[in-house]
Amino acid sequence: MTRRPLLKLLHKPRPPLTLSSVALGVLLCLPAQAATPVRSQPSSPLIKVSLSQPAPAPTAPKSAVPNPAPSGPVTSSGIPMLIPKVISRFPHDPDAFTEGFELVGSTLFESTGLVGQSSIRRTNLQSGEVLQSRVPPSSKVFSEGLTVMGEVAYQLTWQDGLVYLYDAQNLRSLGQLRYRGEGWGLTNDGKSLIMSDGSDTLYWRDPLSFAVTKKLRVTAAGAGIDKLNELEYLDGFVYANIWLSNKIARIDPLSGKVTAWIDVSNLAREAQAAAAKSGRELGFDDVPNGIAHNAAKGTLLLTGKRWPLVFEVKLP
Ligand SMILES: [Ca+2]
Repeated sequence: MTRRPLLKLLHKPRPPLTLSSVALGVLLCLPAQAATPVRSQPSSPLIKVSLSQPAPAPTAPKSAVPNPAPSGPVTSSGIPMLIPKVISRFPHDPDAFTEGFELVGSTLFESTGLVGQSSIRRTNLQSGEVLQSRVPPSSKVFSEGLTVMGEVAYQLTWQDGLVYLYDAQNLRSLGQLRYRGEGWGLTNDGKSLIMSDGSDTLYWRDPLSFAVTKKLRVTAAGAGIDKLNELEYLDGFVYANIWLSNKIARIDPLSGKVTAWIDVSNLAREAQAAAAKSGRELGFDDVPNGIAHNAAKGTLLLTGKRWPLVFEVKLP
């Protein structure tokens, strides 16, 4: 089989992504490992320790508020600081080390990380009930960001260089594609996948080949913003959790500039209190990580790693 059918698919106006088109893309790309090399951010020793082994005695304060964001309507750099208003709270699996979070219709798709605990799951938003959960094809991988595009759910892995593809309806495996570098967050704008790798760069990728089609450095007041983690695309902006902080960046996908910060310190404190009330304590890496757009209501669903709650919020 030649690559001509794939090229044809890539160079004509693309119909909605279907299982058959993706299956073709996977089939054609697997032997070639077609994804373009990407810049890899040096791994943080902290994440290496905390994610690949049972948690050691923490070297950072055991707080879900490790790096409180400044409060107030505008930061010193002139970028607005938005405080979300909580309108609903829903239960969330306190064992879920959330790495990917997206709402499709009324179903929450979630990807959980850690080696041996990784999964892709469909859950009921209202009850928090896990409707279906599937472990990765390899038990050795660490799952990361997730997004659903058309009929296909994509799930990154942290340092395994694999993105898994699933039928979004039933989580049936559709195969895998390869990439170089780390995988952190994933979302899509309806045409391209958008990925973070822990650096200050976002990568647009082709949904059929996973090849990089665009790179964009994210900056605030001229300075690069790294540790971009879980992502969500909505209303023409990319929203990104910043790892080990209580800040979400709202990013202009044309300029890469942060146009607003969202301070979720209050949510982190409430999640920590709720966890403590149930006899659990959030660790230093149980940070905000999970942004899902509820388009029907014009709200955001926010959660964090091992948080017992999902917050539905409105932005001012
Ligand atoms: Ca998301």
